[in-house]
Amino acid sequence: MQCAVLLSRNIILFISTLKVVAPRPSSSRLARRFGSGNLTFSAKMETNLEIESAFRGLIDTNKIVIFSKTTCPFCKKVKNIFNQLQENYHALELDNYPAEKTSQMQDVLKDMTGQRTVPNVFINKQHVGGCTDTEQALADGTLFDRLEGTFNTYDYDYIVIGGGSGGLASAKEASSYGRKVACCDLVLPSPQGTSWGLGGTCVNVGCIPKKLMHKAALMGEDIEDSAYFGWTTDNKRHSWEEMVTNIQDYIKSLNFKYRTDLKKKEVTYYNAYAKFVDKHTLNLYNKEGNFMKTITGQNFLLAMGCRPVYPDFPGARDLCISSDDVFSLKEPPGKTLIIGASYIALETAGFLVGLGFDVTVMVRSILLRGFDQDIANKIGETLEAHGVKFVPKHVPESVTKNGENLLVRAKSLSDGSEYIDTFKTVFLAIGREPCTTGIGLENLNVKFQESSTRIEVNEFSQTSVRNIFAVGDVVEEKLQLTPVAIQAGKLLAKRLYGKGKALFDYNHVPTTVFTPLEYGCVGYSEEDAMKKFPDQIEVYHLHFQPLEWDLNKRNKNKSYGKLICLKSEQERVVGFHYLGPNAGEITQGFALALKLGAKKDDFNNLIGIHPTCAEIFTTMTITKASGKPAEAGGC
Ligand code: NA7
Repeated sequence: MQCAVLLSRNIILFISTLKVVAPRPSSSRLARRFGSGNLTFSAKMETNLEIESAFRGLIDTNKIVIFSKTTCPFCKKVKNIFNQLQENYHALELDNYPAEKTSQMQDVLKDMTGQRTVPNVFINKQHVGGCTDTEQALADGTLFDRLEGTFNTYDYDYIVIGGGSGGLASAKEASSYGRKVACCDLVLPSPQGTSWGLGGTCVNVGCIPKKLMHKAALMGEDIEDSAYFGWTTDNKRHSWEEMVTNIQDYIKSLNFKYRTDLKKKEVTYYNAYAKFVDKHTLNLYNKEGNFMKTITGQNFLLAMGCRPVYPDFPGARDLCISSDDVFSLKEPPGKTLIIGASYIALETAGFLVGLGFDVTVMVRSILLRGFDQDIANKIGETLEAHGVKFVPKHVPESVTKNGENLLVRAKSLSDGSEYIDTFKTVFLAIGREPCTTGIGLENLNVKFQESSTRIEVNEFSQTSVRNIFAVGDVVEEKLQLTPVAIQAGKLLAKRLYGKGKALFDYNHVPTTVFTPLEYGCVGYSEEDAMKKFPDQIEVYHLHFQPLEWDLNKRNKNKSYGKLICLKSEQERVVGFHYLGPNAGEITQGFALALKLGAKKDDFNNLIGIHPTCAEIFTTMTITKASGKPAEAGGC
């Protein structure tokens, strides 16, 4: 019978459960070493010294020696590990000898290794330990180094490159298992010279400032709406400078917290740029590019994240800004052109227009590629209703200085005509690229995903180099999300050092786009579900008006919910889409329902909380196929 055993060595070993890979110690050999043919000790072999010398002989002449007992389940476990690795071992079964000799041999082992119990494992003349130690060495990879005879002690057990969400989470987790951990992080300034502290994209130039600016924009709406609720608010004015100062102060407090967290968790922090010298050695450089020091490590985690892509049209790098810069702009951006139409572009358009700026979005093809297109178009309509102007099917050709402003020339992809306008700010959001070049990976044979600079990893987050792992945006193409990186980083550290076995579950990762009308989703988009399950999809949907927007008719009837159900599985819900207020909070809860395999009936049987937006998912009866208008009734 064949069975496949997947080991963290990045190979699948097919082993036969019937085949005995390991040689049994030959009794004549034992007799030679330990006494007569009936395995009793001769008087000559009775001193501890003689036994130790015989043991040393075994250890010196066999790559793997297991001092074992035939009845010990942990010894069996250890042998099984080597069987699966197809490594021959020499097992000395201590209980094949009279009890007092067994005990004496264990005393000798205790003197030699500090460990009296079996299994007692030696590889390449070095003591490994018992079953737990051998399993741990298998998990953290040192077993392979021992087998290859390259085992060494390094400055650190685990070195994380990149102090973003994934890297920090993994470093702290590894350290919590008593491992010696270091984290290297150095932010290279953007072309506009913006730089930041520890914490990575999410904290400094991503989720955190984005959500706060989104909130600032929503507050503007609330102030407008407040009149309908009896408030008088005179002099509605917004100070960009005040908002940026407060947000940046908050971010600095987070940077400080991350540094003190690392200290508390005893992770050594190097504010340094790391470059591999070999697969166990890094050279560290300071921000001026000067060599600082060399450090060595057993395992490495690549968690360097991504940075914005700069196209090569004239003016792109020197005159345009990106998400690296917008959250710390000292001056208000003024009239802004946003190039790109994915979520960074639309979220930025959303909060800038909400803060009162004149915003134009230049779109090459479609909005929110990869997201449900029905919803993407609804987001476009709502942004337009908020005042965002769209320039569809255009690509930029140049940005030049025009006095205090920037002159943008672009080309229509429909008829080739030229578009010209002036802006105070041009914001690029045309994608992000992994920071995987310039750190010496090319010399180590770390494999990249096909025609990309993203790192290829297996399901254990392991790269093509056994002791080098990668998580987060350097790996993910579609799921560049902080919680994904955190979870992957933590699970990896748990597998390496904490006896964890769990792998990252890519199913049902929820996300939210914080355009003024927020969009939360989990599972399949309608078009992907149709492709994956042809003729098996039923779509339930509903437009609705949140109560809090009813008095002033804000975003009139633009809120929307959609459940994508699989007919062949009793309408299991495989896609959840929500467009409306508090999308993140609502989607988070329903994501659990999808993860647990909820069916449409489960949603129907759930009692709604009234009056809320989320309750629409408990009362959806209109299918898209019916063609009936999907409007919510009253209570
Ligand atoms: P995305 O999601 O990679 O989207 C890039 C957007 O920019 C998309 O709308 C593209 O249009 C557009 N694009 C790409 N190249 C160009 C050029 N040369 N000119 C004009 N427009 C262009 O990037 P984001 O910046 O939003 O980053 C979000 C990332 O974070 C993303 O990778 C997520 O996974 C996480 P297209 O649809 O390709 O025609």
